[in-house]
Amino acid sequence: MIRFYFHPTPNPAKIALFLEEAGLAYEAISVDTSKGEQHTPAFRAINPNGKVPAIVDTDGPGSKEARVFDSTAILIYLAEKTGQFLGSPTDRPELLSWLMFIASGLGPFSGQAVHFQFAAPEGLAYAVNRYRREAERHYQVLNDHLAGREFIVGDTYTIADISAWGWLDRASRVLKGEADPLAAFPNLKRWFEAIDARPAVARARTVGKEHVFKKVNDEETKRALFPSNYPPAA
Ligand SMILES: N[C@@H](CCC(=O)N[C@@H](CS)C(=O)NCC(=O)O)C(=O)O
Repeated sequence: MIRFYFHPTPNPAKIALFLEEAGLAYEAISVDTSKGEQHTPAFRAINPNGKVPAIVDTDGPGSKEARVFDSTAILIYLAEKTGQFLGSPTDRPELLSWLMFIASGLGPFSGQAVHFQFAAPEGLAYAVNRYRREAERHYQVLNDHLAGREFIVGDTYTIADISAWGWLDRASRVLKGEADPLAAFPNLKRWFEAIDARPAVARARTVGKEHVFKKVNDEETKRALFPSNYPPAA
């Protein structure tokens, strides 16, 4: 059994998609990051970085319980555990390269673009421009790579596609105000629409829907999500 700690945001969405694709038994456990539940000692014991997603595999290596945190680590761990969505061994250099491109580039720049357009105070035009342009540059790299290709790595659907889907699904927030945010990236748009049409995506979107997460962006939310914006507590 996998315990899957989540919030309805892009990085946990990747894991929801993997779990649904692989048909693994799992229990979804909500972590309301707007209420600060990611900072509790119990959750920090699972992810010392205080972010979702994280998993606990009750049947980890050596039949012992194992924690895994950070979406890319979880995708690699679960793909190796199940032998699914890893692609062919000859494509492993490509798989690792694209996974890290998504983990260290596409994801963080998209996240900062969203932050500076939706969460930051007014007057940060430099940051908005910087992060939108960097997100677009990563879109362009993927768009060029996907010319004539169905999947990001090799000829099959892999965890690289699952990982990239999580953030591309938020393109309308990353490129705020664009009616068709992927229109300038036709290969990426075609790829996204094909992945997004998979039945497992529809199931992944329903994970945890019964849970009501906090939506109000008040002082508690800001301190929970961006604690390093505040001086350390005395
Ligand atoms: N590198 C991490 C990033 C995780 C991350 O930023 N998670 C966000 C949700 S998408 C989160 O937990 N935000 C709440 C917080 O930062 O306190 C990963 O890929 O899992």
